[in-house]
Amino acid sequence: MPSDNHRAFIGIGSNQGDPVFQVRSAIKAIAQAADISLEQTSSLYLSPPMGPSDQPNYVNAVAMISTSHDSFQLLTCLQGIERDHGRIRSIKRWGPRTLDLDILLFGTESIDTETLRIPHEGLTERPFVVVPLSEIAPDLTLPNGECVSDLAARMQSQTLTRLRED
Ligand code: ROI
Repeated sequence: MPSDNHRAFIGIGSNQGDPVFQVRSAIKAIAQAADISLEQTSSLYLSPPMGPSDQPNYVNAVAMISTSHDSFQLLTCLQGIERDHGRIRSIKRWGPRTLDLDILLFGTESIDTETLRIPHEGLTERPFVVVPLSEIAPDLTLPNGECVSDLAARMQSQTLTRLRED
């Protein structure tokens, strides 16, 4: 691995079609993408929708990767994977989605543009992000200085159901 690689965390979510299949397939696509090395993936979690409640539950997971891409190249790559999984960007905010791939953290970078915001907004408020993140990187220090496992322990993780692997 070249030394200029960046460590990044990707949030994965789906609540349309067959969400477990979508999330597993997205993990495979990330693992096979050029210039990305998949380091770790969390369990899959079933979580109630945040936002409008008239939509199915989500399946969520988090992946840790290392990549020689910069953050915008990584975004383009992830958007390609979303498209390959039938994602059509809806104008409806917080509506259902076949596959959502979010860059949660990219090294220690802070980016605030129209197309990309890192750390991902809401990162520290979303149990479906914090709990899987804490599963694969418990010692990670979040941008607010808090250890992710401390935050996960404080969150209402009882709303998340960890899915058994089979
Ligand atoms: N709710 C859950 N539980 N999981 C998600 O991945 C998710 N993604 C979203 C919104 C619509 C905010 N709600 C979510 O984009």
